[in-house]
Amino acid sequence: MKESISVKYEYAKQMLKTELEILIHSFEQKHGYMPVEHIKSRIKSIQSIERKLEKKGYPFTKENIEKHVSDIIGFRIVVSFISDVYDIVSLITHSPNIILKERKDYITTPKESGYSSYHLIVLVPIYLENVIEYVEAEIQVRTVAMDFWASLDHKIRYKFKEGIPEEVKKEMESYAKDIQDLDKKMYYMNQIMSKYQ
Ligand code: 0O2
Repeated sequence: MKESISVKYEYAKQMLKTELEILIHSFEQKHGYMPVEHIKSRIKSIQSIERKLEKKGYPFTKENIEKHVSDIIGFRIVVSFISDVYDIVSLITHSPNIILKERKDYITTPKESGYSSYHLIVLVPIYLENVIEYVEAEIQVRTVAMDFWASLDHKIRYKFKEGIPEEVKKEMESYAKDIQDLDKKMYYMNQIMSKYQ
């Protein structure tokens, strides 16, 4: 099953990567400003797909993968300022080559953990033997500060698989607030800077 899954997703990931690069490049040309710090992409491992299906209570079958795992293809776009998140989201959602399926704004409404990021679930059309197939992908867009928090949180989740101690949870919640404040300050500074250009 691994082979048949990966070819389709590798192809769609490549298509999406190219489309995102073109969109971001044309944004830079138009505005004379590059909002993106870096982009990462990955194909979810078979073990992670299996774990996700198990967590959701579904058996590991091809049908369940297609139906219940929307982030086999994952992109993370890390930007400088909070305003850049919304510019990038608008750029992607207006592309005629990417179909928006769902959006989750965890910036306006962060998750209980404090996690903050903008998620888009999109469909990427791929052409296989004269047939168009739509492959799902998740695009996470966040600031450098949000990314810093999320990467520490990820390490914590890995270390405390059996449950995160209350003390750690509380600290992380308060750091998430610090991150929000920092992003606001950075945005303010960016606005001050733009007065001098
Ligand atoms: P990984 O290893 O990063 O890929 P879903 O589980 O995706 O079907 P759900 O729960 O609605 O449905 O998805 P959500 O929460 O919108 O997005 C899931 C992804 O967001 C996660 O993927 C993480 O990448 C990220 N995420 C969500 N909540 C948190 C959090 O509290 N901390 C951190 N660090 N990341 C978070 P995976 O597959 O869980 O993990």
